[in-house]
Amino acid sequence: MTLQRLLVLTLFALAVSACDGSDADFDGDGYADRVDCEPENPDVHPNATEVCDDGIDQDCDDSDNGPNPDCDGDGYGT
Ligand SMILES: [Ca+2]
Ligand SMILES: [Ca+2]
Ligand SMILES: [Ca+2]
Ligand SMILES: [Ca+2]
Repeated sequence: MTLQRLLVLTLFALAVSACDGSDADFDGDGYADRVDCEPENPDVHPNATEVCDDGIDQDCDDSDNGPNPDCDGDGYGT
């Protein structure tokens, strides 16, 4: 009984550690799926260049404007 339980716990620990620390990169953009806000799109990752006002958050910061809100470069932020 105790051995059986130990075996189950060991298998469980192995399964958990196999999932933990996984740095699989599905789209091959150099950013692991766990930090990549678009794991299936190689054009989108945390260090991508933001393209303003295209409706896509390229750099995973939840904003479509990038660090500079002045998308048209006229010197005025929006
Ligand atoms: Ca990726
Ligand atoms: Ca990606
Ligand atoms: Ca964008
Ligand atoms: Ca962004």
